[in-house]
Amino acid sequence: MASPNPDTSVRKKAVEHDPAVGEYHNPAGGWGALKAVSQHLLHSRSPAANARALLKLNQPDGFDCPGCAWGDPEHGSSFEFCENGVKAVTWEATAKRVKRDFFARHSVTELKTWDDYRLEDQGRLIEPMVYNAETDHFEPIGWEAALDLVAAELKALPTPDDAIFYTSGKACNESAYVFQLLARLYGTNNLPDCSNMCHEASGVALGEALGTGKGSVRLEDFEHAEAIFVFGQNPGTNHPRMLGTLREAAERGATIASFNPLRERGLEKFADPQKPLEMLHNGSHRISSHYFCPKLGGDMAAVRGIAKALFEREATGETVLDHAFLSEHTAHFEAYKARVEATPWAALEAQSGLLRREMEEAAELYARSNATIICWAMGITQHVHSVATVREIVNLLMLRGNLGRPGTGTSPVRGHSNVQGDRTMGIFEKPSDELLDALEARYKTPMPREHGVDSVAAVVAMRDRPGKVFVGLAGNFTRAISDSQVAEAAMASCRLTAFIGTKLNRSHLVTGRKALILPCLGRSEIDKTGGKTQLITVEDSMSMVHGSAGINRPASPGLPSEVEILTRLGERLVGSEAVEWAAMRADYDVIRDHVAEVIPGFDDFNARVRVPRGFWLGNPTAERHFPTASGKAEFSDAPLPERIMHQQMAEREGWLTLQTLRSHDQYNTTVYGYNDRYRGIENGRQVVFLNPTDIERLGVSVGQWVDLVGESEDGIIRRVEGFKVVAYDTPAGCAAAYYPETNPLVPLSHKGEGSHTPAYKSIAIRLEPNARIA
Ligand SMILES: Nc1nc2c(c(=O)[nH]1)N[C@H]1C(S)=C(S)[C@@H](COP(=O)(O)OP(=O)(O)OC[C@H]3O[C@@H](n4cnc5c(=O)[nH]c(N)nc54)[C@H](O)[C@@H]3O)O[C@H]1N2
Ligand SMILES: Nc1nc2c(c(=O)[nH]1)N[C@H]1C(S)=C(S)[C@@H](COP(=O)(O)OP(=O)(O)OC[C@H]3O[C@@H](n4cnc5c(=O)[nH]c(N)nc54)[C@H](O)[C@@H]3O)O[C@H]1N2
Ligand SMILES: [Mo]
Repeated sequence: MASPNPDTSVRKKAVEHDPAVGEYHNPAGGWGALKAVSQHLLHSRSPAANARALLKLNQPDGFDCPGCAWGDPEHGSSFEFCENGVKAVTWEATAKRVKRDFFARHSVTELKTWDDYRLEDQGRLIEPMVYNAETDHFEPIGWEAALDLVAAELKALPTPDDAIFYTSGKACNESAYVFQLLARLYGTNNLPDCSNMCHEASGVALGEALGTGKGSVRLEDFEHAEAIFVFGQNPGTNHPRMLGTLREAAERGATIASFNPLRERGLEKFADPQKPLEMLHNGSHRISSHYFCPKLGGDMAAVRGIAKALFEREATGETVLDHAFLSEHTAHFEAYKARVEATPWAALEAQSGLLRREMEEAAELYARSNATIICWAMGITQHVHSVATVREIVNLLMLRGNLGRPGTGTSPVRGHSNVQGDRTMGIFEKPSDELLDALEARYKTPMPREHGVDSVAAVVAMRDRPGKVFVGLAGNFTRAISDSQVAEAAMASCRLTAFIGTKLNRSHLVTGRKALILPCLGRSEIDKTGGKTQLITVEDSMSMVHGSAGINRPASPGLPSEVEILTRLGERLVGSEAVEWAAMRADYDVIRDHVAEVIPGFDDFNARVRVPRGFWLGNPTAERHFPTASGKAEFSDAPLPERIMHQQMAEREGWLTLQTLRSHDQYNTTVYGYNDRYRGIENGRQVVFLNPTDIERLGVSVGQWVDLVGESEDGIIRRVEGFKVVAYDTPAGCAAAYYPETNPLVPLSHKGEGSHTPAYKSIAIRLEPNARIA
């Protein structure tokens, strides 16, 4: 199978974006961050307006940063943003526009040869466009005609289950609520979302163990923690405001233990650009007091090793477990203990890639702390055994009663700024009966009961049954999902593809028989839908719900909001008998009144969200209330997976395990630039990071251009071309490269057990010299 690289000419790309490899010795943040901020302000071509906007970021009277989902402090500083928040805002608030003549000049076939950066860098989408298959160009279409077309195509489907309604976590609560409502009134639960590719394993595992899928910590818990363990997360790039929190904890002497195969700069040292004295003196503060480097996917074994060390200490008469908590609040402890004791150290060492001594050291840090928080992100959730790994993390927390006390708890650090809120609003392909009952009661209309497709299943469904309708609310589905080539062919087999988005991306170009691009307002902009200045709301990783109101002028006059587009579609698709779509559109308070009636925890929503910083939804775990089958917090006693990917690859001559991750200059599939400052990469993204012994073993050399080749059970050879070999401090056998360029390597079937999240962090690959560039 040929490579689906967007650029037809691998050679041209290699010349233009030949990555320069250096080393980065400075702390994360610092002057480098300030320099990047000014560069991105200038690149937006609207620096003054953007500087003003930044002062309103994450402020009570401003808008929520469209970057990450890290919480805002209750007593906020005068600014509450970071370098990458600046990139997110300036990227949206650019002065550049994609006008109709752009589409007249460039055919879709041509645009498909452009890379992700160049597509989005054209600026904001401002006019609805429809695909003309005869000319292979997008052409202008009126809003009325565009929405009529979506409704007509949906109504023409043999069954509502032939429609797919995808959501990315950029969507605010109000659009998410309206979107799920219209999909369900129309008749389907096919509501896959980016969470399926992200923290799904956290939700599944926490739900099973503790009866609630959300993290239990609040921001103030970090002020009380004696130890913070951070697994599989790169906050220096992806949650930079978290570094401020970690730094404060480090300054007051808390233990910060990182578990990451890569030595991420942000987890080591941080200079806070918001501390002028530190900046003047080129000072910085260390973040991690301890740094453990497991092999890819080795965390379940590492955590079990820590537990094993604790049990061994108990056996010698020391008391390191919280027996009162265990007996009062937990179930199945004995089975877990037996499982851990029966797992030999040799197996734990082989699978984790850590030494027994290191796991014992981590156990000592854990035993010494009277209040521990465990944070985790994609390094934990994007493996085949992610659900089991998150359960193991919860097991470990329970051993010392680290749930439901100040300074303790679970902290799955979410990605998209409102991905958690979208789920709360009902964006879920497997809705609970409670949600469906509440919707039925409110709208007096039967709701579909059959569960829908998740993100991977959506691709399978489109592939196996052409002729579907795909509606995307934000996001870049075919670029974000695994098996890009299969996903694109599946998407192209739809009868209609329609994307509501702010910037042009590759999914928009993967056109079905008919295709629409529907532009909308972004979060930084004033929303005057219905003539009234509207407020939207979001929920962060710590279950804080708060308001957000943009301050910039819309990218073009009359550009509709997501709510406007969706309510107008609702009118056409299901009529206004059950729902007053027009009233919702005229005043988003009406939507929030509906939410208050249907979704638990939102009573008095309109009043409570207008309090500065909003309100906390609460979390049962934080109150030691565990709504599980047993009514207690449940231990799991899963065996370790027999051999995880890095173990399997070690037995195959010439093979490696690849993780795919984010550079410092990207937001998911949105590429802001070609640098990855903290990892020393400049001017290019086509790199593969390898351990020096692997470089030697595999007979390649530093700086050589190679192809990454995957082969899986389906017999298909998957290949991405032209990656430059970089020697890096990563465990032997464990390679790394950027997403989304590497997504063609992940077979659709390679996904998490119980989560169905593509296993983006453990992909089997081998290298082949690239013949075309040299
Ligand atoms: N600027 C910026 N901010 C973002 C995003 C962005 O793209 N750019 N994306 C947003 C989204 S949607 C998300 S989900 C988050 C993502 O935030 P992260 O989870 O930090 O994102 P990744 O870049 O995927 O980094 C994964 C980290 O886990 C490590 N890792 C990989 N495999 C393993 C493993 O097996 N074990 C351990 N212990 N570590 C491992 C990697 O070395 C890397 O440091 O960030 C959000 N915020
Ligand atoms: N290989 C690999 N693949 C991965 C991952 C990985 O680590 N490795 N991570 C996965 C994860 S964690 C996630 S969350 C997914 C992300 O998957 P998605 O959420 O689908 O992708 P994004 O790149 O965030 O979407 C970017 C697009 O959203 C649109 N957009 C931006 N802001 C707005 C807005 O305010 N409104 C609207 N309507 N549209 C907007 C723009 O058109 C932009 O082009 O990718 C997943 N894919
Ligand atoms: Mo994510």
